[in-house]
Amino acid sequence: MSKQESRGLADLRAMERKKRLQKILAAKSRPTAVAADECSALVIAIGLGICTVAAGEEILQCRCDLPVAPGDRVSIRHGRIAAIAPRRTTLCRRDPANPHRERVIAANLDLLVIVAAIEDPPFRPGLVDRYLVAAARGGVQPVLCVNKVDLCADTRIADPWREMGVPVILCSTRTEAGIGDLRDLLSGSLAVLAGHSGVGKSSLLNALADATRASTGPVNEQTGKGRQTTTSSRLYQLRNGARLIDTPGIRELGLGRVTLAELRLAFADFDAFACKYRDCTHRTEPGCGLRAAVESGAIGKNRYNGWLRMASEL
Ligand SMILES: Nc1nc2c(ncn2[C@@H]2O[C@H](COP(=O)(O)OP(=O)(O)O)[C@@H](O)[C@H]2O)c(=O)[nH]1
Ligand SMILES: [Mg+2]
Ligand SMILES: [Zn+2]
Repeated sequence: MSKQESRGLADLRAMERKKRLQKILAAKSRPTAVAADECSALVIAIGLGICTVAAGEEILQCRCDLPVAPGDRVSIRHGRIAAIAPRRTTLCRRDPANPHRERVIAANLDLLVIVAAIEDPPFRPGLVDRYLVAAARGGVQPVLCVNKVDLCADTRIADPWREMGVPVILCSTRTEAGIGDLRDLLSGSLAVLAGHSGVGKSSLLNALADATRASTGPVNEQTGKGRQTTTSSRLYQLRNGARLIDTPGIRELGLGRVTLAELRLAFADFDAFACKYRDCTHRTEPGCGLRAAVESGAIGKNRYNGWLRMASEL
């Protein structure tokens, strides 16, 4: 065999090896398609290469190399997550380390509880709006939970969202105000507590768990007490049938590109004002009913500025 021929053969073999490898990698990254009823385990928490699942009354640690999230229904084979059931709904964010990648924070949610503090840390309307876009995208019903109302009696800041039909709960884990309403709202649902760090998500979870501690169960025990910083998301099962996912606080909710339709869902209180153009971005278009509403005071300046901030990402 000439030198040239043998090099050609080596190239061919290398190419075949590469193809084989690509095939294996493709098969690995593609979760097996399965029927939802095969996936009987519920993902509770995720660690590095392992995840905690509830299978009936048992809590198991499984090896896992699929992109699962708390709330996922999964099937287990030989101690490993074999498949993820199709997700009903999701809460997603852009990976801060890689803006091209989307991360699922939680799956199969009935409710997204956007937790904000009336004070300490300061109320951030922009973050609420971003969560509303994420809720619309993932098909999840949002709820706005304004905590620490013991610190400030004026709760008008929540008005725009109440007016647009988002359920608003004013609460305090100190005075227990609103905790009963929140518990009733969550009953029987899978919900996630999301919001800036320090707003009281874990305190709310504890307050809700206390109220349901009358009967005990394996998952309930993991709620724990004390104030520590939440470092990873975890699902807790409450006695009233609610399942709550506590998440670590985030500073920014990366959404990638936002569409006008998504933005309009997050600012549904603007729908009451007619503009000349149906796809008006309320920035510079003539005949903009929204800008007229801002001028007349029917829409608050802050609310409009919130729109402008997000519209800059269109
Ligand atoms: N004044 C007041 N402080 C609260 C309330 N809820 C929680 N906190 C305090 O806020 C801080 C952060 O609470 P934490 O539950 O860890 O917040 P998370 O980071 O959102 O989980 C803690 O010092 C809590 O004691 C409340 O309703 N009122
Ligand atoms: Mg926490
Ligand atoms: Zn307009």
